[in-house]
Amino acid sequence: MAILNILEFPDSRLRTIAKPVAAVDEGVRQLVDDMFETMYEAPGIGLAATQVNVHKRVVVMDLSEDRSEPRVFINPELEPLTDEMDQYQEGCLSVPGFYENVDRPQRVKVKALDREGQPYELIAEGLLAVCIQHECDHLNGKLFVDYLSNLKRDRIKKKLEKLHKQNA
Ligand code: QAP
Ligand code: CO
Repeated sequence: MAILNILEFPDSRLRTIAKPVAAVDEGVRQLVDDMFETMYEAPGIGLAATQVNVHKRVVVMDLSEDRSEPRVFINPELEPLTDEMDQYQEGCLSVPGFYENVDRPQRVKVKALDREGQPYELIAEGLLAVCIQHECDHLNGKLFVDYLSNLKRDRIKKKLEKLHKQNA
């Protein structure tokens, strides 16, 4: 197991479109396990492979208080089930320290493969629906700050760039 480096906005590598996983093999399972270790250590509730600079369609998530509900989504596909939108104050390990309201469809159908490569489907609502949509956006090179005004996004970008310079 290993803790992976998390890319931070505005790193252009976060804009990469991830490629589908052709076969869920030992290498993919190793990536999944390293992503869980990285997410739990951060700590966070969701992590997409894009954020650790691996451009494969892999997402890990655990919405429980006690890290008892690890979820794996390989090659996830989303289908909104309603036009109704819900607002949630989102954050992101790639945009540390910033939280803003984002509107997303309230219910989505998710199709994915699990850690064994078995296909499954679920209907997501609430925080699960928010999180899977946020993480699938990462696989398509999109960040929650893209839903904000240019002014808000630019302010966040400048603040993070300043921090990155200080840390360099
Ligand atoms: C995505 O986000 C998400 O700013 C997962 O300083 C967030 O795990 C989905 C984190 C909200 C749905 C709702 C953020 C940790 C973790 C920070 C995360 C920070 C430290 C974010
Ligand atoms: Co994120």
